[in-house]
Amino acid sequence: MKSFKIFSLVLIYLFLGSASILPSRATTSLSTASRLGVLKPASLASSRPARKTVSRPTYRDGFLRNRDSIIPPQGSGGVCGGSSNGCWGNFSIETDPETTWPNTGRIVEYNLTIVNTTCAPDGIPKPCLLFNNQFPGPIIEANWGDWLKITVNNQLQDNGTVIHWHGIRQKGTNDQDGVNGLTECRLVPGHSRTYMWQATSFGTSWYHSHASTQYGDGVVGPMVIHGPTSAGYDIDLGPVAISEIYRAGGSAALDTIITTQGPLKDVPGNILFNGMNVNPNGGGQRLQLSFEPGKRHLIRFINTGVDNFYKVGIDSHMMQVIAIDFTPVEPYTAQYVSLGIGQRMDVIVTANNTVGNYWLRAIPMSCVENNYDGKGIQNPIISYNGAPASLPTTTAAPLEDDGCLDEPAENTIPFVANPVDISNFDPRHLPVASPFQVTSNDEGRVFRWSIGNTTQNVDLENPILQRLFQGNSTITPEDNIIGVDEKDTWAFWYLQNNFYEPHPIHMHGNDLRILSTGQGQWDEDITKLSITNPMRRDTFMLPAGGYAVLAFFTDNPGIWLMHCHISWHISEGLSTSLFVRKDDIVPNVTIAKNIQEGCLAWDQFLQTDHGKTYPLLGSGV
Ligand SMILES: [Cu+2]
Repeated sequence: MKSFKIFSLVLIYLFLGSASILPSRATTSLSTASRLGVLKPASLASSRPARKTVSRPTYRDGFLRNRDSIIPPQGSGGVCGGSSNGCWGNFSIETDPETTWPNTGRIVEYNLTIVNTTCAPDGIPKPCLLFNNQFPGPIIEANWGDWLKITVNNQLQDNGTVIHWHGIRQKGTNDQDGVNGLTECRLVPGHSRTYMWQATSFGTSWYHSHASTQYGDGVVGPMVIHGPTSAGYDIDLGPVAISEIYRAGGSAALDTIITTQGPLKDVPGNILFNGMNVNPNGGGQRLQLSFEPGKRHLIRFINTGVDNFYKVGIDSHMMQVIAIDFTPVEPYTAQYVSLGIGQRMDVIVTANNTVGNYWLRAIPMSCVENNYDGKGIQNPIISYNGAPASLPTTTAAPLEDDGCLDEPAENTIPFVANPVDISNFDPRHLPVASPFQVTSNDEGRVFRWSIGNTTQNVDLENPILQRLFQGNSTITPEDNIIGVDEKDTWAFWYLQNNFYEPHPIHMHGNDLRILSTGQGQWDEDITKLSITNPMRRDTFMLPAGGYAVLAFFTDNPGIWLMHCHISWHISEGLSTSLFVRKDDIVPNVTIAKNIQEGCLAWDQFLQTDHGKTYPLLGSGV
């Protein structure tokens, strides 16, 4: 049977590879050849008609013939931020990046090689899987409107991989989203793949393996897309990626324990900041950031972890929040900011205190198991230039444990207002169940989660995009698909969490609007929905035993994963796939040739002794 399958895949590939029968493409999308080769120089700003519910300026006249015109001069954050549009040509913080972005004509290239190695992030060695032997991986950095061309070389000894670019909308490039089982097959050991996509949003994010729990062993890196900001700053200190370290056996082994024995087996060995920290027994190194007295410092916090939720703050300093995920917000001040897995917080901190040293803290909230409370000295140091080389003696500001909630809605106001039209409000109910035990053929008795009453278990050999492009309409219950067919309209649903733990829910390809969220059951009172300018972001906290009413605009055809970002939960099935405008995908999205080649290679890999040695456990994503 297997050899027959390979044979038919080869035929299908040859069939699809014939140019004459390739699906026609809209003129606005890049052809596969140009995506993987040379891009045309600067062209018209991308634009879509204004939504009927909101009048907005159009930016059709936003020519950027000279690509350099939006590259900010070195250290010019303060000039580019605030109300100044100087660095961004006809684009600014007033521009809505969901509809309008520059086409710089610039391609920024990166080469990432994933290796098995040993690392000692806090002085204690452990097995790691790393990008370019760095932890975290290199910063991927580009300007708003640039194209990224990133080649991934899989030098892992035993494991396939797939790399996802968190928060990137992938408009017209759904096949570059990096989700095995949905958009592509895993990349076989020894093989390479080039991803190419445009940075239509700007701000801070990260990239990571989406192959099971692999990123928990180090396959993560920060990403900065430079763009305008809602307040000025002087010095960009770059990303601070916060993650946990699990020592015994790595993430896959821990996942197996949790899957078979249940939750609450996941107490981390330490918390890391940009892949480093001291450990309680001595050894390791602290992250240190320098403050220039009197200057405004931009810090980009990212939770790149697998399980924990933090309140992040700096002793004796207030922070000005300017962006949440990829959404610029009206600046507001806070002592601590909430940071669930996958979430980002861009903050500006003015060095206006006494020259000295201060602790930067990430304090885990009670929704997670943690021996580390963040209140001691196992933390990074903020050191003013001119301060003595000594440990801070500062203490943590008081903090209330809110059980892992997002920032208060009244604080988080998107800078560009984006009303939601609820005239067709008919939300789909998606219950998120408590974990339950089932007996599986290959794993025995295991814990599973469900969303929309179904546990997702992706088909690694037949990703949904490939099926679509092959004209294969087979969808199984385990694909856990939600179809959304109507074009350029609002889609609504509400999640009801029936468990006592919150979930950080991440949506691919779209920013979710949070129309309402809270404890208990949603009261179904639509007059209380936030619709004039609701918070929008790609990752939000679904409260423990609570609900969230959500919307997104159907302007991005594709197969988009929505999932809990706690590694064990998604591995145990807490995910669903939104099939947005299925019939518009083939005309509007190219499928890169290398993805089809990738599925052939993956299928062949599974036939080898090597491939058979590592059976898939869990959902695959
Ligand atoms: Cu979860």
